Amino acid sequence: MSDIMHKGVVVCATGSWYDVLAEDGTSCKCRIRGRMRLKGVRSTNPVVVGDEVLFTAEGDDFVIEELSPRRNYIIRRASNLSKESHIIAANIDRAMLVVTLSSPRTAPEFIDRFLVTCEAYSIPATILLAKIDLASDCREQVEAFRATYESAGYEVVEISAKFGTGLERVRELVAGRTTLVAGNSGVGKSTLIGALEPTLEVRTGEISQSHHKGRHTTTFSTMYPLTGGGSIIDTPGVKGFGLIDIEDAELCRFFPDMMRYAPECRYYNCTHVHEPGCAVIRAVEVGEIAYSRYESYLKILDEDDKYRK
Ligand SMILES: Nc1nc2c(ncn2[C@@H]2O[C@H](COP(=O)(O)OP(=O)(O)O)[C@@H](O)[C@H]2O)c(=O)[nH]1
Ligand SMILES: [Mg+2]
Ligand SMILES: [Zn+2]
Repeated sequence: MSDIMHKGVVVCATGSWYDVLAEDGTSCKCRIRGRMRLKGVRSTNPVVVGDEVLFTAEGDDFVIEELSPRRNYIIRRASNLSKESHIIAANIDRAMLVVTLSSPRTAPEFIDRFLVTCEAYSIPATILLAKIDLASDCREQVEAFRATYESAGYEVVEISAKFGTGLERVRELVAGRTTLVAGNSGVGKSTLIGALEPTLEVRTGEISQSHHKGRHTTTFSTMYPLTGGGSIIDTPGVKGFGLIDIEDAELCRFFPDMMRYAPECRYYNCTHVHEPGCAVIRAVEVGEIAYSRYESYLKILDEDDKYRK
């Protein structure tokens, strides 16, 4: 028995044990053997949600023996200037970024860093503008937000998990695929997943009335199977996303709105910061590229320099 290799997908990874959904639909609690290290990735967690693994039975336990190469992965921003990164999830077909304009407000730089990561791996990204039931007095702000991201090429879906607004479109997007749901803490990620799949027990930030123990929050990424096929990954709220190594001159390739103008820059290796004849800067000046997007671009350039020094 111990020699038989089973195939499965990691649906929850705590660091000490791993829930693996086997091909036959059974769920197995696995350990990893010693120190599993991935070539070329210095991460604090060797096995993550979404990983495809081979595992064996060992007595009453299961042990992960092999990890398939990852198609892609999303990393959390390092908390210090070290190169160690923490991978949130791997092998994603689509990403949905949950954003709120208030309570809490999602920072544009946070959104744009996430979108750059998705572009770098060609992961289709959709923005869910959440808690729209609270935004009836700020239509102008909502429209400005939509304009910025739709003109950059992203679909923006206004949703309210509380009232069911926009959930039909979200269901279409997640059907039959592996979808990562990301966003700041408190934007409503877990509530959304609970609204899509009412049979799931998804932990949300609602303060428990009966226990008054404070907030139940998601601490680990968890993959949930969807009734109609596909799966959805709930993630703990993160402060920011890390970027894979991107050269300064390459960064703008991951800003589709800037990329439309970059070929018209005077210099082929223009970084769109100070160069004369820069078509991107001109487009920002006349309002064809949202200033907030350009500002994020400059911040990412600036910050990644710090990591390199
Ligand atoms: N008004 C309103 N509140 C919501 C909505 N979705 C979530 N919330 C509230 O926002 C808080 C955080 O939700 P939660 O799903 O835990 O956020 P997460 O940290 O992103 O998983 C909870 O108090 C939810 O009840 C919504 O559509 N409308
Ligand atoms: Mg949550
Ligand atoms: Zn330029």
